[in-house]
Amino acid sequence: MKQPVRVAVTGAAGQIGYALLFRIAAGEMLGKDQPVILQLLELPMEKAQAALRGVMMELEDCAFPLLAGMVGTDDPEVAFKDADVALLVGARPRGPGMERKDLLLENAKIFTVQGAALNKVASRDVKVLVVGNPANTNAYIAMKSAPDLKPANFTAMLRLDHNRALSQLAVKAGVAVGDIENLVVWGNHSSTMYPDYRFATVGGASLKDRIDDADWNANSFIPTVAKRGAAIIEARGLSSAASAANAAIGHVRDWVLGTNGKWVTMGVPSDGSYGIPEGIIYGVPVTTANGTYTRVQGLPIDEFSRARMDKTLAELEEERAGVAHLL
Ligand code: NAX
Repeated sequence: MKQPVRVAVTGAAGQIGYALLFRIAAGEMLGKDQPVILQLLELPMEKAQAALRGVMMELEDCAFPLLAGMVGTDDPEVAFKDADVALLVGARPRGPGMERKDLLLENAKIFTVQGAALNKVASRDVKVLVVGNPANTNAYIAMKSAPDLKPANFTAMLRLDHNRALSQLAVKAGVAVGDIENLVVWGNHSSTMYPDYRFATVGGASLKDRIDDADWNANSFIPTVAKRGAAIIEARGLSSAASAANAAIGHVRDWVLGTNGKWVTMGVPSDGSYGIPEGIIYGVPVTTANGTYTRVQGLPIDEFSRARMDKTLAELEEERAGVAHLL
């Protein structure tokens, strides 16, 4: 039997946590032969801790053979101790009358503390995925708060946008979702992100040739992907949870186990390519192997794409400026 991998999950008693933990414990994230120890963080309030105890009781009741241990805590330094993977899901939701600026600052407080805790106690190779919104900027804050860890350890989740875009394309082109490759979602996990199928292929042939429809791209595809989260809230009365958990599992699985040359979208600290200033956490196409990701470089950026990529960058730069005084 392999040595257990320590997986920390914050916001573990929330909706996404509930859709995530059972799948991790079943081996869907790290492999069916990989034991895991779940290290679960929730707010100190009794309601949150009681909910966490309930989730842990249910995890126990599943008797998952791969679940080698569990810790429930309100202390980030306990949750992140020796963590190999950290899924930062818990975040402060936008309250009534709360400005975007206030939301950023409230989350900055959480992610500076969690970044510092990761810096202090996590494995030096910890793979951090930030799901809690604003995900890219929260990942940036955590990264900046963890100077002893490599910036490449910090990523933000664009995978849900990527998967949403894949499904829209599959329907439009009348092809199987699993046959589409080389899709990209550039930028921020927000309504400014830019799903770009110019390089996408189906069975090796260009998807763009099949869907050569600039009007559909600009006025249907991009807005549908951008507003999908809002559409789900309107329909369900709650935000995306199972699809978000699924995306988180896909992101980490691919990061750890590799994509065999397939492109996936990850929010990663920029290396300066594609005109994205260094350090900004921006969605880009990557391939992964041996636990590391490599950017797909050298893609041509046309005028339409440049404008979209700059717009989502401007939003990220504004978010970064809003928290700069804290870092
Ligand atoms: P919930 O409100 O159901 O759960 C969040 C949980 O986090 C709560 O149980 C809360 O007590 C806990 N929490 C809050 N602050 C914490 C802290 N400092 N430490 C530990 N736990 C903390 O939200 P849920 O639907 O699970 O969504 C979680 C986050 O994911 C939200 O920020 C949401 O906006 C974000 N999302 C991000 C997505 C993405 O693609 N990146 C998509 C889905 C989702 O909207």
